[in-house]
Amino acid sequence: MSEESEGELEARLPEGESFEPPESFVEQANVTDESIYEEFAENWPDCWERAADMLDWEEPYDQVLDDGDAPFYEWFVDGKLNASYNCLDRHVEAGRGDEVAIEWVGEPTDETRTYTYDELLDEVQEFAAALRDLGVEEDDVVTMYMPMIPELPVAMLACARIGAPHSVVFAGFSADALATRMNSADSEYLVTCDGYYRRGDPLDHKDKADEGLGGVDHGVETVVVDRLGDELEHDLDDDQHDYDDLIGDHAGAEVEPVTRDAEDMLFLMYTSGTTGKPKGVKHTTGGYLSYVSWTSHAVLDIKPEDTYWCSADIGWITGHSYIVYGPLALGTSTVMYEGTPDYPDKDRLWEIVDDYDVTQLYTAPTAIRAFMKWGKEYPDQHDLSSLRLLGTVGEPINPRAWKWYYKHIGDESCPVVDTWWQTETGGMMITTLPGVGEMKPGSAGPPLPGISANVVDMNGDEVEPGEAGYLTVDKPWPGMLRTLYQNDERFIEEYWQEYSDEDADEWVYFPEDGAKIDDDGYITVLGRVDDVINVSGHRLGTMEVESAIVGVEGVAEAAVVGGDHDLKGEAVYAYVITEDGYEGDDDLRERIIEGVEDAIGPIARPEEVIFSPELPKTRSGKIMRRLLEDIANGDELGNTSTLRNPDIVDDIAGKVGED
Ligand code: 6R9
Repeated sequence: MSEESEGELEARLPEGESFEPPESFVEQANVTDESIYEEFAENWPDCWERAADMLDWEEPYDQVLDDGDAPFYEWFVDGKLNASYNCLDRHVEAGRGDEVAIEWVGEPTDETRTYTYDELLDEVQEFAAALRDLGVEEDDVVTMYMPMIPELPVAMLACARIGAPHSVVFAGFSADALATRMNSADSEYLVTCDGYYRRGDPLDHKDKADEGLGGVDHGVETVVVDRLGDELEHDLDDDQHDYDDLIGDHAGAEVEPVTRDAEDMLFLMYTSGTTGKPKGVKHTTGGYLSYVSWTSHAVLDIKPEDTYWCSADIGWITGHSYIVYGPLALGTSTVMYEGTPDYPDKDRLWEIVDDYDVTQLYTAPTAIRAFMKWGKEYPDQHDLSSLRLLGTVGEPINPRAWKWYYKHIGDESCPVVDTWWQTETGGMMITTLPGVGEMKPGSAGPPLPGISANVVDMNGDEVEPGEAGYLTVDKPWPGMLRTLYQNDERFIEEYWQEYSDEDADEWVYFPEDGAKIDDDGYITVLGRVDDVINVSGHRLGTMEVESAIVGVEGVAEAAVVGGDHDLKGEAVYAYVITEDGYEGDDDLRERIIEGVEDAIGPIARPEEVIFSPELPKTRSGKIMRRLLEDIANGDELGNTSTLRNPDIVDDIAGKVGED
């Protein structure tokens, strides 16, 4: 746990206000009965049958929850199913094959593609057959390093079909990040592409993938999707295969979905933690798919006839759960957009909502803050009346941004669900049920039915309403991570050690977020309390950024913290000590920024690099990151009396904002 005091968490609290769910929404909502909270509490854990019932099982499970080896919980024990069958075949078998599964909107305004469930199933089978031909067997990890193109969900579902877990690496991550993840997962297969568009220009992606492959310590078979056609030509090596050729070779292939155990791994997703090494979060077939289906139904109010849009990237967990698996399991039409919200103009999202009659929009507070800044004239140019529900995820939303979204996008007739969850939780955990609970801007809401979340102090005792504390979850749930890939020990250390009583076999999950709770049980999540920075809703480990910086020639030591940022929520501030013989000049600053972009990706680019002769350290030699945060934010400095070198603080503070 970090040194942040509860008083400092307090400073992040928003003001109170509430809104009733709009009548027109309630009339048609999937879940409207308030008694669901009680029903789930009384029947826990059997209440989760309701989530499992949303799927088609090849063989029924014998037991809802096995907690015999906690915290290695097992859900829907001995049940058998296939995720690709549940997302595709069953809708086709129900006669819905000609309905739209994916509406893909390219960045170029004239480029769109529509996949019906029939078409998606065909291509998934063809690619599944191709993967098998390349040697992919059940339980082999297949890595995907792809932007927002339809071949990404095709590849994910093809893997699910043949029981090969996927590991999707965000396309904006660097070559190094790709290599680290492929090595960590012993992944011998990669699906990538030649490039994609960014603000009108073709962007090379394959060069970066090739560079990453250079760092992989074993042989890899690679599939390359030709996204850019003649715009970008690439040569393929012997172990690199063209996607279209493979699909052509396997035209009309039929591949039976492999029978998977409920607890078999569906995918791995790497995420940042306190140490420098990303964590491979393991999600399973039965529990995860049940959980994302249930939350898509209960919170996003998804119905088969909807055109639902989550504007996240599939390279993050939000895209996995709420662009691909949840929406497709429910048989709806899911929109996928390749580009950015401001290209060719700042009304692009609203144009898409208008053109496709989008019914739900799920986006991030960072995007909403940008829309606010651009002004309401952009949404005002379009008819947004098709919208029925709005959602946010990824970081706390400030009440002002919430209200702007509610008013200018939702016309005060759409509920806003502020959904708190994590890569590790698989799906949403804390949010209002849109047809049931009143909304309080700035507060995510109560824990969902069946979820037992609390706000506690450092000793694990519940805090009084209104007081800041730490968020904990003291009952398991089906969508939870099962472990960190090949690292059970770190799984326990990272999530369970802090608040569990191992001797009493009482297990408490600690998400490493600060929070407070009000008299109605509504939880306001205040942000991370570990060394993780949340930049535009994306998690970055300070240690990962620090190790990238100390890898740069001329850097002796570095400390990285998150400072407040109007649009991004938080931004990266890097404090750097130079090596003897090196100047803290523009050249070194450039090389540091480049070093971070090469090691992680542009999202980790430091907002400021501050050169300093020393870093503030405690007598035991620990860097006081909290002080560096105060400095970055221009806040009054906390207690410096425990420092070994208190004088250095004013010195550093004078340098912030210099460059
Ligand atoms: C889904 C996702 C998880 C971290 C989480 C928390 C922050 C997410 C939030 C929120 C306040 C919300 N977070 N949703 N904070 N209110 N509605 O974002 O997963 O990338 O793993 O990040 O994001 O700090 O711990 P992930």
